[in-house]
Amino acid sequence: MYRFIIFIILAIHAASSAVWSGPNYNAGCALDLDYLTHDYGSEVDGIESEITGVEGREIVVAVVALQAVELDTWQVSVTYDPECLEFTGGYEEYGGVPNFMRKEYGSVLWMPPVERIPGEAVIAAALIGDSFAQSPDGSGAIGFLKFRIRDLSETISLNLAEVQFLSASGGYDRIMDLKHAAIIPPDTIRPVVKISADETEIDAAGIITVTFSEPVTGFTASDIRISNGGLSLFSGDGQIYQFTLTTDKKGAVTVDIPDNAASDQADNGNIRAEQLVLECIKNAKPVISGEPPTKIQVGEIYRFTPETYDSDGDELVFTVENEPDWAKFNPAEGSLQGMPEDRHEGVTAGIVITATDIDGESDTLGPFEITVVKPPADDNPDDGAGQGEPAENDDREETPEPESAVSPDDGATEGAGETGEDPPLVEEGNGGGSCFMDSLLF
Ligand SMILES: [Ca+2]
Ligand SMILES: [Ca+2]
Ligand SMILES: [Ca+2]
Repeated sequence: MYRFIIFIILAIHAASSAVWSGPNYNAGCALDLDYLTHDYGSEVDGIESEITGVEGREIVVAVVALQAVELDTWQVSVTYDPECLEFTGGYEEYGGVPNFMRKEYGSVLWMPPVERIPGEAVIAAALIGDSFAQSPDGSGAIGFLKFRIRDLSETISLNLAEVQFLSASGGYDRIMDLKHAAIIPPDTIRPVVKISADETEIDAAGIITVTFSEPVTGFTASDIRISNGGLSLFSGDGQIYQFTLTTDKKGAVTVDIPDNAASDQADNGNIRAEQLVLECIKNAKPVISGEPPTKIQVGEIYRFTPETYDSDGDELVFTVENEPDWAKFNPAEGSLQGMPEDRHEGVTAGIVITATDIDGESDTLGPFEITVVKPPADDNPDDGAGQGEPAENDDREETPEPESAVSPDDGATEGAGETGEDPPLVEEGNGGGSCFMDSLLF
């Protein structure tokens, strides 16, 4: 008690300069905004100097002596904005956290904490008696202050001031190593996210970076929406993520991240990202296919259009090599059409049709050949007889009736030779052409 009175006198009259220095010149004092973690043995462990507050709620602040030596008597002022914090009380012990002053089982004289002036709470205590053995060394909570948060529109500072320690041996120190505290408003700002790529053009694959304005959790590959492509090798955490974007085909590729794909520490979901649009320049080769008829009869119409496919949807242009004189080639669709005359009889070989896309990639059909043959003998009995093309008489037995009707007597030699040229053509005078086409196509 004696020492305590002396200390208060010292604190009031000699606070501005140390009268004499004591063993606590290296000691410190801290405010801990979360007394639930109170492992103060190693100075900083367990001290939360900053915490997110909630308007209207109470907060308990532990006053912690750090590296004290023979601590006997102390006084601490805590200043704050009284518009924002309402002082509601002080405690020697709180929530089961023991008071450092009782560490050596000494009796403590506890000064009821007071708000001396609005915005400054004063707290002090002293050991009763002067036993060196009861004066604690080390770190621990020496008192607790409770406030109600009135206004948390901005960060509230809690500052230590006039921290003075008196040792059991009477050494006085004004403590300079002070760890102040701040109550910060809850985070109501939603994370903003940006999707970026090194280049606006992309071939088969490229690296995409996703950057949030603050660390987030819950962001996964499945949150990323991609059109005309996919993704692999997703990685990252906190604020920055990366993945490999793989493209499907030529054209626009878009990447989106929707609202609330990830959330910040305060559980605010992100605002959806501005869409990233890249141009895929990967070109797929066109494909040309089809089975052009290889035989046509004089006087019939030849018509062939290839089938084409370009997975990019490119418009194709066509060229032809070695087209027959009697056929016309359409460069827009790659088709060959025409009607051979007698003079065209024979073979046109080495016909190649090429389809080319806008990027110059091409595919070819062929080479193939078209043989122009004479019309059936029964239509021209006078000129067909002598020629005969026995090489193709492989179907003569199929059409015995028309043959016998025309020349029942000599069918075995000449007649058979005529008709054998191309039996399907002979079957019907009118529909022979289409029948012929069908037989070649199927
Ligand atoms: Ca703590
Ligand atoms: Ca936020
Ligand atoms: Ca293409």
